[in-house]
Amino acid sequence: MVSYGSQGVVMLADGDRKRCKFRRRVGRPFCGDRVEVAPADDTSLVVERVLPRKNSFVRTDERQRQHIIAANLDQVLIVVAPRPLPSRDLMERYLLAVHSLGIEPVIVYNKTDLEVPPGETANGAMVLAHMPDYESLGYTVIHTSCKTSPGIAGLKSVLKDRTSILVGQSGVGKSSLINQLIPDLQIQTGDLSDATGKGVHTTTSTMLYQLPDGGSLIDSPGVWEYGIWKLANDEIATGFIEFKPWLGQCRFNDCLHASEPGCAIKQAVSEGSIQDWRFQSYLRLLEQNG
Ligand SMILES: Nc1nc2c(ncn2[C@@H]2O[C@H](COP(=O)(O)OP(=O)(O)OP(=O)(O)O)[C@@H](O)[C@H]2O)c(=O)[nH]1
Ligand SMILES: [Mg+2]
Ligand SMILES: [Zn+2]
Repeated sequence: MVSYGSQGVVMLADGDRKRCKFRRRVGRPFCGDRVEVAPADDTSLVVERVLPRKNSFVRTDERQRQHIIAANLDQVLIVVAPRPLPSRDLMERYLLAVHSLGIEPVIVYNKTDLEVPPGETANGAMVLAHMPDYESLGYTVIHTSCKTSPGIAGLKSVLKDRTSILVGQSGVGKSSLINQLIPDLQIQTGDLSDATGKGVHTTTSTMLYQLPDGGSLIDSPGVWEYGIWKLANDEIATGFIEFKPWLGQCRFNDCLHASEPGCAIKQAVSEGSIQDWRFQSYLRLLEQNG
């Protein structure tokens, strides 16, 4: 199911894609939704029912309204690249959002063919030329390039037989990766603008593609920011994969690892088992959660 406002495209059991309309009474389906359809007229169908969702990946806007990006996901692939410069803040919000759905984040580091001058930064510490080593923290990181080696071979096994979505900043190469994975497809991709180094926002709707080796992959429009919904404060620590061994070890059950005495997380930070920049990110997200 792919939707554009009041209508969309449904993929039928035989793989055929058909236009379909939505009914207000039924509610709007989103990409990845499973739906029941009936004929509306000679050329189009109408959605009669949206089946219950296993999960949905959402973002919130400035007014704290939630918007579903896609539904029924097995994993979220967060794509970063040396260009546009990665944002640590964006990455951490994404990681927290994915963890809180109880599904796996996979980090895809694309455009590994590009040379990056060492020590380059922009907009202060939050934007980094070199991604922190998320692999050593315990995350799955896959290195790809759509131009030369190592290519996209590493992606194929994680995508097989699963429903995945590519998310990330505009211009990191999400649509290009899908073009590499599905040879007959030619999704339009956009050059980075010279002025900002950001992508010219090319992908405007969220779209699901069938992969030739099995599984489906959703392309989504790039973002500059990602707003996370309000979480319970004790959920924030679950967004940090390497905190796990220490959770539940603090003196107080309801420890938020901020100023409480006997905190196992802070102990781990002082011993160097948890990196300080990750702990600072945690405190920032906790504070932003209000
Ligand atoms: N050097 C290099 N360039 C790449 C690579 N992958 C993509 N690009 C280029 O990066 C630009 C943006 O690629 P897109 O695939 O449109 O990026 P996107 O993430 O889909 O962007 P939005 O749709 O705006 O979110 C294009 O000019 C691509 O040719 C890569 O691995 N290496
Ligand atoms: Mg795109
Ligand atoms: Zn604690």
